[in-house]
Amino acid sequence: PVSPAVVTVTGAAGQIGYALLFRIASGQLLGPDTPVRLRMLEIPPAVKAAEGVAMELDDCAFPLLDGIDITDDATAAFDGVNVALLVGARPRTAGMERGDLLSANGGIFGPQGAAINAGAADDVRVLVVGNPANTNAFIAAAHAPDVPADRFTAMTRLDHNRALAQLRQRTGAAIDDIRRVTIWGNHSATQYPDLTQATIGGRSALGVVDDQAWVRDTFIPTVAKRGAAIIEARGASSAASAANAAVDHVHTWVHGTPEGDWTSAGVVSRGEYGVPEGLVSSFPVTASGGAFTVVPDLELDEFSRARIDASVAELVEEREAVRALGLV
Ligand code: NAX
Repeated sequence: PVSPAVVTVTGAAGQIGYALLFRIASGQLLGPDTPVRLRMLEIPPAVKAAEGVAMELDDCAFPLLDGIDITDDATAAFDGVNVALLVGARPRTAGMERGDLLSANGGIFGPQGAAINAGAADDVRVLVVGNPANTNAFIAAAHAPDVPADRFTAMTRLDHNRALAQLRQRTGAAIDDIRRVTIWGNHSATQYPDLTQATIGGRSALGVVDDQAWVRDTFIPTVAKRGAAIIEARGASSAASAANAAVDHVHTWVHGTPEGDWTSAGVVSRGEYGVPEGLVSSFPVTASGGAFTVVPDLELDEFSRARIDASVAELVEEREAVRALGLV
């Protein structure tokens, strides 16, 4: 029998947690052969709600669910962890300056990074979902010097999936026929959803769409602002689609990308495409053997270059702010 993987979810009593935990426990994260030990990390006032979610998880009688631990202590939460999904974060509230937001999150992701450094399993994989996701991942990685930097990632898979969905709506293509879409940069409104390399049924996606204005004035802003549109319509931020993207991200990381395709993920830059080393930026990535690799040697046109530079400039600003605040 395979020994259970320890999967830790922070913010487990939140909306994304509620959509995510059941999918993990049912085997969709790591596959049907891997039993899961769930660890739920919450802040003290939300522990009781987390216990309620755990009761529901019990009541699903998932064959793969080996056990559930609930804690408000990061050290306990990350002890022996194989997959860490960092969902809980401090949201921006009215009147909050960016510095306040970064400080509050630095106070969460710094100690969590340190706890991962201290206790995680050797094969630990970390996905940061909580916003600002890229910079929170940067902070966590900075506090985990003994963990290889490529184990820290930030989620742009939801943006990637949103791009696929918009392209399907526009062209009628099957999702599986759409390949090589990329989200570059920050998980924010500055992100660059890029179709220049994309194909639909083997043909250039830009050729199939044949409408540059649609790409620039509709596709890109629709993908980049989809989160706000969901809030406007639903009265709450994306939750099930975010949980779905987190499952996709980890599943792809562990099981690989299909031949000839890639996905998008925020990974620690090694200087690829002029993105300063150490920043957590979204790139086109393939996965194989349990590791992501940035797709090399793509030609960037002038428009793409400018859009990537603008989003990366925002990441640089966030990094400088975090440094000035002494958070890394
Ligand atoms: P909720 O407010 O419903 O849940 C967050 C939970 O985190 C709460 O239960 C809270 O008690 C807990 N929490 C806060 N601080 C904690 C800490 N230090 N340790 C453990 N738990 C803590 O938010 P939800 O809708 O679930 O969203 C969670 C995060 O995902 C937010 O930061 C949100 O902005 C971010 N998102 C990121 C997305 C992405 O694509 N990267 C998309 C969806 C989502 O907006």
